[in-house]
Amino acid sequence: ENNQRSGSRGALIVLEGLDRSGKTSQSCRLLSYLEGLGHPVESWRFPDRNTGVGQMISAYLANKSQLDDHAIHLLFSANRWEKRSLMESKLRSGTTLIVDRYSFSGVAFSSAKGLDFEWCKAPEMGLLAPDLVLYLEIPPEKAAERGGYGGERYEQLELQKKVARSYQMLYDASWKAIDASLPIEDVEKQLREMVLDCVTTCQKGKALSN
Ligand code: T5A
Ligand code: NA
Repeated sequence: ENNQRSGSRGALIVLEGLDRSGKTSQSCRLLSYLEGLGHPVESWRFPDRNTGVGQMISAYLANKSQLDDHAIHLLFSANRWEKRSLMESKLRSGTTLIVDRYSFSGVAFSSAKGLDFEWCKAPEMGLLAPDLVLYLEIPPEKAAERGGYGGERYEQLELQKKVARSYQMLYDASWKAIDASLPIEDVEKQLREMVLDCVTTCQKGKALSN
């Protein structure tokens, strides 16, 4: 297989942003786009609510259980750790992963609630580093106007404003910000180019790192 040749691997592409910034919509569109081009690709999301840990997280987000802020932070992180080895083997076998939220959500949301920033980052160390982080940038007020907002624990305007500030502190060279208040097709068009570029670079043998 073309994608199995040595040095060729899939790309780890992460979508981040406030609640209702459009991550899930774009992740579906990118999946179809890459599939259409014949690239092996899967779409993942965190929290992954299907595991035991994920069910605890889901109950917490739905306000059906209460947990200490530190405890839920560690559960979100554990939910990524339990998927780490599968993630690595998929990438090494040539499959690109489009991931809806990752470590950055963990740090941005928990630190917005008041936990220490460095403490929040610690349990994420050693997880695979994304090749590309696509930040869907939207004013919190605008996101709040979108469908379904307000159902889960963190969907409150004041908290989302703090989350936006925390995200700003996480930016690095692997990030690209996109104006997510544009129409859905316009956002998709911009993302397509960035994603294709990244997939190509990884195929050429860019190393996978922690
Ligand atoms: N969390 C998560 C942590 O605290 N720590 C962690 O470690 C992790 C991983 C659940 C919560 O958990 C927190 C963050 C979250 O608060 P989730 O299940 O991913 O995380 O929930 P959300 O990210 O909030 O997912 P949403 O479904 O709410 O938002 P999306 O995926 O960003 O948005 P999407 O695509 O579903 O779109 C929302 C609506 O807007 C419309 C869509 O049609 C939809 O109705 N829309 C647009 N409208 C106009 N223009 C556009 N460009 C649009 N794009 C989408
Ligand atoms: Na949500």
